[in-house]
Amino acid sequence: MTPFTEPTKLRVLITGAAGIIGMCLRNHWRGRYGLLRLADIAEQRPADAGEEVRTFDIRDIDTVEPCMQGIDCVVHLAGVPVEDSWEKVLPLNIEGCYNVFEAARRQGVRRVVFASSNHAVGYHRREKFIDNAVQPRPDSRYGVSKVFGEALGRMYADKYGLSVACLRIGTFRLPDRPVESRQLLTWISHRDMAQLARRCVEHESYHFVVAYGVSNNLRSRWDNSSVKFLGYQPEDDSEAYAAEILAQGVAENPVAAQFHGGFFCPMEFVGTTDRIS
Ligand code: 15L
Repeated sequence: MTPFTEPTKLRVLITGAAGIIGMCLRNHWRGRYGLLRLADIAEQRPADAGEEVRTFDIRDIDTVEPCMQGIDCVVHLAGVPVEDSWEKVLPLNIEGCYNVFEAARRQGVRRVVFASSNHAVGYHRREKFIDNAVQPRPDSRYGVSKVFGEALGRMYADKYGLSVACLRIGTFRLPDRPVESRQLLTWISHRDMAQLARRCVEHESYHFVVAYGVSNNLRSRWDNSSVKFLGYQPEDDSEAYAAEILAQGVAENPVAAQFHGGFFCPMEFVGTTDRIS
């Protein structure tokens, strides 16, 4: 069995490889792994050496399972990346996520790195630093789907022995820089994203881990101290853009500004912020 610490022998699958994070990982990981299999429903550029390009639909497990054959680790990015209707979130982020974990289990894949989101804990108050042990507090249907994915990952780790990492990704952007005040807290640069995912793919051994996907931002409110063992050492800090962004004087929505999830929190909001402790 190939140790995860030997990347040149590892066979890695990225789902959602045509998305902006998928393309970032593809670019950063060129030539790194024994095989990089790239799966998406959307068209992708042709495979380079060491790559395979596959078309699949996460809503259909019969198209997902063949992508898992011979794979050591799946990086699961596919799904809707923002708040959306239940009609999209359910098949793509909930049933699709199940299809990925279940197909991985059936094919003997040993590790899944799941792209969760900060929106799984978006209604935690921003004045509090949060770590990976806080209660789920989703701020959207999208956030609920990420809580589901984390719970599913925990179950596949505990019941079926998969090694599972869930990354609560902050703000990943193209172009690669923060552009508004909340992003000074939440930004993750492309090279930091690639490093964090790589650390999760190549770590020798873990059972289940939740980490925040964030750069080394001076203003970050997310505490990754309990996952130092992963070896993630972010290189970028949004502070380099702070003066320019703050000089624009754009005030955040008053509901958004109170919570980690920012602009997702006021969407459809008819609650009472005082009651969200
Ligand atoms: C996310 O999870 C989304 O995928 C992305 O579109 C941003 O909204 C990001 O979170 C964020 O919180 O800024």
